[in-house]
Amino acid sequence: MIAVAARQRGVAVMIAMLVVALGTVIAVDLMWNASLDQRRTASALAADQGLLYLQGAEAWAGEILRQDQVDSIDSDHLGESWAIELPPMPVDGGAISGRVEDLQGRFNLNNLVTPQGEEDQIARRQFERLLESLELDPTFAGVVVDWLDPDGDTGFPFGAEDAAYFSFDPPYRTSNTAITSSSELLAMSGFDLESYRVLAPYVTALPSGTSLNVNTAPAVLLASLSDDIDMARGAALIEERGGADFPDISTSFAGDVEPDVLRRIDGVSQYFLLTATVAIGTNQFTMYSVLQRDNSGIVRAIFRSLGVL
Ligand SMILES: [Ca+2]
Ligand SMILES: [Ca+2]
Repeated sequence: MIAVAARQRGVAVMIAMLVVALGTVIAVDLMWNASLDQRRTASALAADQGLLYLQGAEAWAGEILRQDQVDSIDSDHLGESWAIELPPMPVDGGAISGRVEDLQGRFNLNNLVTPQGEEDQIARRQFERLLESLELDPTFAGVVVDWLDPDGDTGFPFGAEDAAYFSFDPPYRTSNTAITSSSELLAMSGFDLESYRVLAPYVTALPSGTSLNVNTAPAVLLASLSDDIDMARGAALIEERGGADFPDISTSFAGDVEPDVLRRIDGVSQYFLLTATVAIGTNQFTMYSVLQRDNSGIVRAIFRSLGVL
């Protein structure tokens, strides 16, 4: 009898231990799920809050650009208020920072093809010079032209139409239309990430037909305008404009560039890039907005991207 009672007590203790262990497992699981839920909720709230701040930054940039139009309609240069970078400013729960860049101080890849769908030879030569200055392969210009132009005829000798992309894994086709982001270069034949990183700061994807703003363009873009402008002459031109603009663009450039090219440069801009970053707690969000300012000063976002441009 004594042995049976002891055995039963042993079983009861085992069951009690099992119940406690199960209870602990369930409790830990519940706590884990609850803390995950809490984290997810906090992240979702931070994302919502961050997006609102980023929208605020966009409205802020729009207002500065609108005011700039009122103050100086005939010139856009790097000494103006829109070009001043906004350092991280404290906001509720974090900080926000932002900067506005002139996209017309870059080479517009869509200019390589005219609105009629023909290769633009002046733009192509300009792009080739830019690639050369950056020590990239200038024959890549032909690949971009084929990517953009509406036809399927491979440019000779350096083009690439569908046939070049069918052999890729996975295979795809040329877009045969204007691009909306310069990152599309990465899909083009013979172009890699390393080359993209070198080229990206100097190119953009705007509607075809934009002029280059020589008041904001870096020396390498000025050098792309003519064989007569080397990097030294480009640097001298930047020195001439100083912290402001060229008082008379024709006077400064007429000796260096062809009349056809002179018609494509300007001192004002319509398209700008806002890069705004907000950090809320441990979450960080970056938004890129391409802003278009029309002749009446109205600014609207024509392209927005979160995280990557
Ligand atoms: Ca201005
Ligand atoms: Ca094509």
